[in-house]
Amino acid sequence: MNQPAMEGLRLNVPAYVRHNRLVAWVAEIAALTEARDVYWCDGSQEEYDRLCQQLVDAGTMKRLNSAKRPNSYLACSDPSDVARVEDRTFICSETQEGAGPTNNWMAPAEMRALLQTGENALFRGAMRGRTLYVVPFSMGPLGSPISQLGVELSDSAYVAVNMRIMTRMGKRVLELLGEDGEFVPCVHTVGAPLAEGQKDVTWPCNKTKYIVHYPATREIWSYGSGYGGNALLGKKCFALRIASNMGRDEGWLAEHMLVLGVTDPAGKKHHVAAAFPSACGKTNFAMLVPPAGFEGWKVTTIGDDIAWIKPTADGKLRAINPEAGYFGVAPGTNEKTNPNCMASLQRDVIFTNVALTDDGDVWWEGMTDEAPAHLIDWQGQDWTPQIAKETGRKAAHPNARFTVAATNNPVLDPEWDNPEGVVIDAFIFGGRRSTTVPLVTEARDWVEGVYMAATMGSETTAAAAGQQGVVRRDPFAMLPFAGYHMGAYFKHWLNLGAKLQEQGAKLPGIFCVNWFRKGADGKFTWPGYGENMRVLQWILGRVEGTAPKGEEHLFGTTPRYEDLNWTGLNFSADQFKSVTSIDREAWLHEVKLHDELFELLKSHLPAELAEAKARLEKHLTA
Ligand code: SAT
Ligand code: MN
Repeated sequence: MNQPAMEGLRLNVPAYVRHNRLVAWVAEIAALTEARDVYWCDGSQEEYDRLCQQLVDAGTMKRLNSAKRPNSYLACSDPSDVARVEDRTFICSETQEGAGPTNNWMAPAEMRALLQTGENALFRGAMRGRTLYVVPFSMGPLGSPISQLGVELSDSAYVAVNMRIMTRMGKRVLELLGEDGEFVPCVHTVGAPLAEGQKDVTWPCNKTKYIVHYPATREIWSYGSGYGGNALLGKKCFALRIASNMGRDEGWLAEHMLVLGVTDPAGKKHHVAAAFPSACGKTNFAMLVPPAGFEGWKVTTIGDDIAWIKPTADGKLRAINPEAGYFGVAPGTNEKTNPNCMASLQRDVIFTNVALTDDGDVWWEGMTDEAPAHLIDWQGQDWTPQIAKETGRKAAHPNARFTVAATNNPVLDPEWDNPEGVVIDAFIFGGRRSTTVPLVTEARDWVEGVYMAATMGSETTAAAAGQQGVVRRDPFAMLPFAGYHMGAYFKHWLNLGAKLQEQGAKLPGIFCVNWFRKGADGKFTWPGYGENMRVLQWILGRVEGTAPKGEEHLFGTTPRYEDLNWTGLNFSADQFKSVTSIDREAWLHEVKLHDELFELLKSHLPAELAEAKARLEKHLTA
């Protein structure tokens, strides 16, 4: 290590840290970034409270009215730093082919020069004037055979407190690491060094952003953003992009899926994993309240965003939620759309980019039918319903978020922390499509299911920077998260299914859903939310072999009107038709989009999927 750079810098290594390689790495990063000092997070409540107070003193967070929202905070970001930056996200595999055409790529040596080793490398001096927080974390229950450990070095206290909610974080992880345990090194800086005496801004960040993954060495380097998935590196960067590489090498799956438990009135329980793109209702689905007519049914949450799924010797697929908290979208969440989420948010929450009420609470679009008469919006400006009407300005940013511990969730599944995971009975894939894709379709076999998931499309949302509402292919809801070639990822899924089948295992069913079809009036036809239980019940009936399979569809099968349970809901056969009908013209166009995707991925596209497409085309033109 460079001695002069270390002058004045104390590593402050706690006595319980026995991992020399970890300490040497912290020293190396502290020297490179010229951090002012180093702080090792122990994960305690006392530490959390202290760091939150520090963020309040710095103006990054406001403490909310403790009578209304105990132990809760509001952080407002820089207006340029509000979402994941997909065009600044890189998979630096050894070859470009390794990352595939759907990921940004740069040669590892070139990227390292840019970030670490070059004369003007971005990380050089990037933490000047700031504290480097050492954040040790476990993705998954501590000590689970499915879990993985990581250490994030970050110059953001906001990251440290969010990581305490989102992961199992602190001293316990360092103890588990022992003297030479494996961990994924994650380096994060907001990229805003402070000169001597320079006053800090409330949300430091940099216009230049790099979210970088090295799959070969399983490393993550993130520069310039303090927001969500760009900065909380355990989440998308580790639990999806790096973990998908681990899963490929080791024969398991890292997926952008919620996991829920469903218990029927007889007490029989199933588990379902469901993939939807960001901001398409995963948290709502994971906390679903069964509607009228479903008395005695119960839905419980294992996870709301990410699942790690491993085959076990008995031919089953077992899933854990690697996270310990929810980083969910606030706008649109209310007592009707997600009462369990509203209950989770009563206390101990960090809100980011929602609006502040005059009595020190929070508000966002869709929280209540009527907006408060006056608010301070997420950018710190006065906001009234009148101003909104005149200017279209939102009180909360459309990608405003809450960070809250899973243990706040009143319907948290008792198995959520089980190190063995839960057995998956069905997979659901769903995009946001105002046309074309029917309410629910069952794949007739694993290959057809993989085809459906692979060709899934969705309208883009505010979760990622860029244009919204445009349909793009989002295979397995993993387009921004697969850490290697998407064609090889499809093959991995096919291989896993084939292997389980060889063992004589019963594979989980695969279903494709679309809650978002719109009618001629431009409104959603399907009521969604709790009513999705009706579709879920049919899916479980299919898994059990008790529900009628419905009609053969272009591909897969679709239930008939009479195959769903309509007790308690007024939804006519005509309305049902409008959310399930197949428009041949639209599908001809849709298949062209499948073609485009397959053309893009052709160097690794599994033959089985090309064959599945040929079958679909034959049906369509018959
Ligand atoms: O990636 S984030 O964690 O910021 C949110 C998302 O896109 O799901
Ligand atoms: Mn997500």
